[in-house]
Amino acid sequence: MRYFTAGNSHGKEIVVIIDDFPSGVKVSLEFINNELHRRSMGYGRGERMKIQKDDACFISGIRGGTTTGSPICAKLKNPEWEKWSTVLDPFRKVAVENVMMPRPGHADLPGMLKYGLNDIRDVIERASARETACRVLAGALAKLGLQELDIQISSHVVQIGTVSVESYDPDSISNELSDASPTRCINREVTLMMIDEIEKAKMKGDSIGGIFEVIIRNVVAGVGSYVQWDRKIDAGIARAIMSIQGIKGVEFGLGFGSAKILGSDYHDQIRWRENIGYFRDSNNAGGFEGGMTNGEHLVVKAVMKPIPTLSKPLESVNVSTHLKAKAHAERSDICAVPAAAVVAEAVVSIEVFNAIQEMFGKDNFDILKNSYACYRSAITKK
Ligand code: EPS
Repeated sequence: MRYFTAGNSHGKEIVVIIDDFPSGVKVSLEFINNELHRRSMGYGRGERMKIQKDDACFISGIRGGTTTGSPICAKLKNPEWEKWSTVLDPFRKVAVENVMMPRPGHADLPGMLKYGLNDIRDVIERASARETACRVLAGALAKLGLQELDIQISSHVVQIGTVSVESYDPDSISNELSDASPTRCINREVTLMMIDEIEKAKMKGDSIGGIFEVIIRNVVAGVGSYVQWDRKIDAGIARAIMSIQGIKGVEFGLGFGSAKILGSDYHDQIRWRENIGYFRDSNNAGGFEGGMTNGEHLVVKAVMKPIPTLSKPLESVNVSTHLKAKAHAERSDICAVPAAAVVAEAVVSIEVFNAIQEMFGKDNFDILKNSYACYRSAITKK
């Protein structure tokens, strides 16, 4: 599957087109809308999320609750469009005050230079993380396919600012547990400390980042490939996560911690048991070996930087006068790490589903499902 998104943060609607999605996947609108609502939550989001209710409107590609194999097109409305309809009118030129002070850390400055824009508003509108709602919509479809293959996806927040969860059992992580916390952290006490951390940043007119983890369970070994660089599934996942607004680093399994231990402690020793096949006692590799899944849980962590829009703005330069000025400030989130974890679930699901389609068939989900089951049974006996 592949997808494109279009639309402005404050535009009338945002749109996603999903292509190469197989026929025969049962689609629950309730599930998709629930995924969209999960993304809107999380402690530290701004006023926008109190009014923004994302309910998907499908235009094509689904009939009677099942995908047809044709491109799927869907859109999401902006309830505040009226407020912006004059400023963002596609044809009518209206006199508005241009945004002139780029925010350090935002796409503002390189964006306006690259596209030769006079108003930073044009960068803000498209660089905005509003677009990630479209990705969650596309990811929800991938998740529905993965669910039919008995593959489960979950995420949780492990750090906000300096507050982190010290230890946890990866097998205990579920969305049921993390969604119940306002910061999507599975530990109640740490959740309260995270909330405090976000509040402290807010009081200072500041923003705050953090780290989240995505876990995908029950993917067969061998998805992805070692034979060509662009078929390596961990590389695709890293790229997809890095494309989420604000992400500054990705790691798999033990990740950067791998530098500290010797090979004999790092590598996950191989075992075999009747009816189960190959498995490992540890998962330092995070479920990836040689650009392929190895049958263990896929464990992906990522760090999100603090949001660049600050109510107590940093120094910048007025792009019209080149004089020193305070950076542009407008309504924004203080912390969007819990939401970013939900977006990451979506983009990882898309990468995994895409690699499974490549291996087992792109067009017809019944055929894909049968081939997947045959392969799974074959490798269990090998
Ligand atoms: C965003 C700024 C805020 C966020 C927005 C991303 O929006 P606004 O400027 O309307 O207050 O709430 O995120 C979303 C709208 C969303 O759906 O996630 C930004 O500048 O990136």
